Amino acid sequence: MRIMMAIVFALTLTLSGCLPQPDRPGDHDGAVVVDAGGSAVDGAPVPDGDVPDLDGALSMSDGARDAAATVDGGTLSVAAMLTSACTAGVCTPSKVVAYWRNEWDNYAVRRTIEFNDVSAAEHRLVITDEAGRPATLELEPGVPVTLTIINPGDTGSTGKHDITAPELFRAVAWRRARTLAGEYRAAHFDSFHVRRRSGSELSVTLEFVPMNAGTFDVYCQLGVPSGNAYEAIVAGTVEPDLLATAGHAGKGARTTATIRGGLGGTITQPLAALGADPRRAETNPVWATAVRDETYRASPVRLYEFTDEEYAFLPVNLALRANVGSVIRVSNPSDNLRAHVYSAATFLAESVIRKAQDDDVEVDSSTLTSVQLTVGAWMDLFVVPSRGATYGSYCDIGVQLNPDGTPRLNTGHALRGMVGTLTVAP
Ligand SMILES: [Cu+2]
Repeated sequence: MRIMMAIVFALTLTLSGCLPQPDRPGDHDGAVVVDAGGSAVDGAPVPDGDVPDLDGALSMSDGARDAAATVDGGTLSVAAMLTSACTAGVCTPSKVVAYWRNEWDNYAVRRTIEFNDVSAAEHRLVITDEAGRPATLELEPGVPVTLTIINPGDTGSTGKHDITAPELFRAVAWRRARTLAGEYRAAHFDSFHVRRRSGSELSVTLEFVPMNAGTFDVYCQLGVPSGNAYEAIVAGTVEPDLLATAGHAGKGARTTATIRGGLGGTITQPLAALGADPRRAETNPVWATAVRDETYRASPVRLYEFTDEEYAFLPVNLALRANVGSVIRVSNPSDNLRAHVYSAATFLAESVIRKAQDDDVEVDSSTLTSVQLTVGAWMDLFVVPSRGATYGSYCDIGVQLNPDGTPRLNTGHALRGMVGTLTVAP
């Protein structure tokens, strides 16, 4: 254990010594190690729950390998990204993101969308660049984008709004979505709802690499007929009515995003097995008050630090029931010192995911794999487990990967005790 700790510590020192380390909320706990450990779930789902072979050869995670490559490689380019992430024009989303990850802030194009309610009948999306000048969502393929969505706390906004773009969000390789509470990781997302709080500007920041060419609708779905029929919209069997005047899109809160062509590589996003399940909608009876199970919202899963070297998930096991809407709150207690991750990729892949949310933002994604929480933050997972089974959960910070991509639970925060189970009764 001491040796392993020394390796992790040495890796932290080495990487943080030679890489730019921008100060960002949520990245304060040894950003490189967080990213290295998180790389596997930062795009591609990692099977969890299987205890890895303790005698297996130590394998560096993608993030750590990429860090080394970046330092040696000098200037990054889209052409070099294609070489490292694509074969015969087919690109792996997690490799696309891994190529840019450590120098993201040096290369990312920055755009902001701010909601602006001019009147009850007229809503706008105000798009600006990093200098605050008017801008569009015309995106260069292969180049990272950092897109911040803001709901102002002044009279410019009258309530909650969202950015919905299921087709755009499947044409990009996702790194993550960040909020003050931490980050959400998924293969792809469908919609981000930003609450309004008087006097505070609430926001979510999306980090992705545009890949597949096309022109895509981007809109606020409130009141929009079929506005949240994500899978059917992507399949082309349903069109949201963006012109209906009852909807925010119809009042003007809509735009288009364009990804230019000519990249020479494309990605294919996985279809979530339960992505089209009607229980994703909040109006489904499974979510009725008193029907849904709020046991672990009343008594949240705490990401606990006993000492600097001994952590835990408390409670260790969550007892859930198949086909019951369950709200699981995960909290990082405010007397902790570090950010932590709740990763349960297999459980989430086999559950209907209505949404994940924190104090500011609600996130719709059928492919969520893990969430990272900053100190003092909480997040809720609204899920319907689909079958009786036992699943594993763990904190992936500092966790190394086996050659087959499974996590080595005898490393990182998992080694220090941050592992758990979810037992679903049929
Ligand atoms: Cu942790």
